[in-house]
Amino acid sequence: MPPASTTPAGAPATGAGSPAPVGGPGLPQERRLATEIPGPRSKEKMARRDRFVATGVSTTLPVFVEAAGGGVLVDVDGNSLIDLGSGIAVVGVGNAAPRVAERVAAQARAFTHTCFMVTPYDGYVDVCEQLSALTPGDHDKRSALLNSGAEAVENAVKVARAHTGRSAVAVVDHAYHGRTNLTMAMTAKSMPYKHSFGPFANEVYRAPMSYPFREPVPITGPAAADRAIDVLEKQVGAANLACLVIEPILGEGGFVVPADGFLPRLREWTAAHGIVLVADEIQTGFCRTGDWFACDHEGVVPDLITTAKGIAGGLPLAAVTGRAEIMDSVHVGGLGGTYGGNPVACAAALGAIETMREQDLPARARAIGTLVGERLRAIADRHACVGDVRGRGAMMAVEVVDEDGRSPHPVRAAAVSAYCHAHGVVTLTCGTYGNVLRFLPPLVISDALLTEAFDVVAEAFDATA
Ligand code: PLZ
Repeated sequence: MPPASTTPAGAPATGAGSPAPVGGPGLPQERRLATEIPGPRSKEKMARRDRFVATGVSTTLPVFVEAAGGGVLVDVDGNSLIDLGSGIAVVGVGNAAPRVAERVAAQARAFTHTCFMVTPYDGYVDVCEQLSALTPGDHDKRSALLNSGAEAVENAVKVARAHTGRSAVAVVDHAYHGRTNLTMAMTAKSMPYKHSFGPFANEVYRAPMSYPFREPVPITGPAAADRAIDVLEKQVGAANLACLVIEPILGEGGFVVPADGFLPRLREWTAAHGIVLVADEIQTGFCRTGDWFACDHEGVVPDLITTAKGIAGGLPLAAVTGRAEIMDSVHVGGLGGTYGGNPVACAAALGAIETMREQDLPARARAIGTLVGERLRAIADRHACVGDVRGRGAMMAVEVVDEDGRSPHPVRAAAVSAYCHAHGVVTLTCGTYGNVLRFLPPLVISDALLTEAFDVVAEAFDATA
């Protein structure tokens, strides 16, 4: 008779006996290829994944990670990959960042959950206090904590509707706001985010974005804003709009940086009509673009701001922060959720924010932007398929195009990305046309690793020419 076991048949013999892997900045900061990518152990694990994980959940790079830190991810085959993705702009402070890991461990030993709506605790209030101090504007603010970016966006809309008594929500072309029903409606791109999942929430209206590279004729930021305003005034009516929700730099939509003056003009117009301006800084926030928030760049002060991703060094946490009189127009009990502002996630956020301050990560993001921008422009000089180099700080991208200098070329972008993966550099793509290569390194990555990573990116363009 086989020995009694709680391990189901076929489960791999990991765990017991083998020492727990240690990540964080102490990991050797190197690119090291021990096997082909993905290696044999990752391939085995992918086969197991396919037996148990839903097909709808995709994988960009099928290597199973064992430890990560600084600028590297180490996989189960002993490969060390340079991370230019940060888990989609999350681990700006680095993976397993010491202050995050220490605070998480201490909090997990103290208590893991009470539900803030049942019995409160300091960590939640501390995070809200930090959000008041760090987000744009020095007015009186309040925050509500949630679990995911999409949930933060949903709550911002709830607050804006409660405050204004209006129902319409304005968003822009190429926007990405999440995968829940309301945020799918707000997201522009059908495949893969919305396809086959309708019907979607109503009262969501889309205005044209400022997308300098794709304007048929050059247009200034304020003029592009007036174009958007005209659509909203004629097709919805300012008096019906509860809010305008916009990413100050588009994330999933292609790292589109609107022309100067676009956001300030929208700020003016929304203020004049009592429309709540919601900045979705879920991807751009927390030092990524070289300021604490991307709105800071042009001094735009939104009424509400949604944050997530970078806020907590990898733990799930999100927030809506905004003017006290707007936030507090919601009735008691109207906002919440079982896990929103979980104490372990709040501890992680406090550790992450401490790291950002101590290491001046906004300045580091600006330095990364200078280095990466130079490397990308050098590639663009040699390869006509790079139609545009854009971004800000540690949120940079290239748009890959055809010989005509304009038509999107997603196949080439995918080939460049695949080359990088095979050579130990984690890269991501994005964009409505799938033709944008985006670079989101952890802000704590060294210049040496960044330089090596962009040597590989440059080779990838040569090799796929
Ligand atoms: N708003 C601006 O970037 C998340 C999505 C990845 P959640 N972006 C990554 C994917 O394919 O699901 C995002 C964002 C902006 C909202 C969200 C949604 O944040 O935490 O994924 O819900």
